[in-house]
Amino acid sequence: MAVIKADPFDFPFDPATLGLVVIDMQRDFMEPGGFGATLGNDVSLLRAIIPTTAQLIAGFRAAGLPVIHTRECHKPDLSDLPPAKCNRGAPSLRIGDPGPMGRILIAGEPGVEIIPELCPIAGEIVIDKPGKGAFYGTDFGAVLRDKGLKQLVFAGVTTEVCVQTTMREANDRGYDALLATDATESYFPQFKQAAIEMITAQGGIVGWAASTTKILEALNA
Ligand code: C5J
Repeated sequence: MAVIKADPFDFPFDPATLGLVVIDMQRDFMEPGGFGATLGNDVSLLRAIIPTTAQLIAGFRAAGLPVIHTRECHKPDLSDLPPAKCNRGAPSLRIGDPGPMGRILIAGEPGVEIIPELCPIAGEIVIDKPGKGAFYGTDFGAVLRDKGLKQLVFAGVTTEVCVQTTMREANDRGYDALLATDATESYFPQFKQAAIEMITAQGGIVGWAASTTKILEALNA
C-alpha cells in the first residue's frame, strides 16, 4: 500500500483503485461573463489554483492513473433545471439566458468548456452534471465502477459547493475521498477553509485533505 501524508491521518491507497476527479473547472465559473460572475462573484479569485491543478492532473497522467472531469450544465431545453435552482437569488443573468460566452450553464455553449490550461486529453471522461454533486442525474457512479475506482482525489471549484457535495456523495457511497487543498478554490476564502475543516474534523468524517506536493510525492514514491 502506498500512503499520502494527509489530514487528519495518512491516506493509504492502492494505485489500481485511485483516480482524480476535477470538478467544474469550466469557463462559466472561471471567467468574466459566466455563471459565477452573474451571481456577483469575483471570478479572478479562482484562477490562483490553475497551476497546482495542472500539476496534479499531470502527475496522475504521468502515473497512468485516471483523470475524470466534471462540468455543471443543463440541457438546452432546460428540462433538467428545476425552478428551485433556476429562480434563486437575483443574478444579472439566469441559467439559460444568453451571455458573452453563450447561454449561461448550457451544455454545448462556450461557457461550459473546461479552461484551456486544464483541457481533458483523449480518453479522459467528462461528466456533465445538472446538480452540484457529480452522482446526481449522471453516470458518474457507473464510470467509477467500470474503472474499478474506490479511492478518489478531488480538485476543482468551488470547494464548499460542488466539490464538497460530491465528496459527501462519494463518502456515502463507500468511496475514500481526499481533497487536494491547493487545487480547490472558493469565491469565499473563509468558506474554503471551513469546508476543509468540515471534511477532516471528527476523525475525517467526510474524508482527507492533503497538498498537491504530498499527493504527488506519494504517486512518485
Ligand atoms: C456552484 C460549483 N458554485 N461548481 N457550482 O454553483 O461549485
